[in-house]
Amino acid sequence: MIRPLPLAATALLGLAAAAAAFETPAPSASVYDHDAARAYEAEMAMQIDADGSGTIDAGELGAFGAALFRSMNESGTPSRADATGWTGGLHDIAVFQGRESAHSAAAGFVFDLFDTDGDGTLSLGEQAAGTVAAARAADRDGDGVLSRAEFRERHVFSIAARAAVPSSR
Ligand SMILES: [Ca+2]
Ligand SMILES: [Ca+2]
Repeated sequence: MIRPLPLAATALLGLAAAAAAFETPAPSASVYDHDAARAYEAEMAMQIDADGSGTIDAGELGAFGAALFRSMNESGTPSRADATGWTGGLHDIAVFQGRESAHSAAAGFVFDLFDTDGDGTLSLGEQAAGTVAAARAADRDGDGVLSRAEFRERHVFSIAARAAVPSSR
């Protein structure tokens, strides 16, 4: 089971960290390679773990997801076109590697997973439900939180990032 939302203060910290993660500059062109993608993935896990506890809870995931979807559309409820046209995350590295279509497809895959009613828009309710479902799917040991390793290896955000820019590991 994923814990219910933690204290509001924790959620706010998560939000700040999530915003920071999306403001993290993409690696410079000289390091636009697989290692840069891997580093970005690790950085993402570290940023989401806002309180540095080594685990990622539901509040941190929810805050990160909300920031991610807001980065697709300021309304916070992006359309599928907003997702497939998203220029955040590993977009610049994907473009550098000639993998822009893979980046677009990966974002579309995440969108479709969350858009459970298939109407082409991610409602806040779908985001909340999808956040819980994605966390449960990634929680290998079932302790209710994600270790950074569980997030990197099993969470759909990380899987999508790897699909967009395969890691060399
Ligand atoms: Ca929907
Ligand atoms: Ca776990």
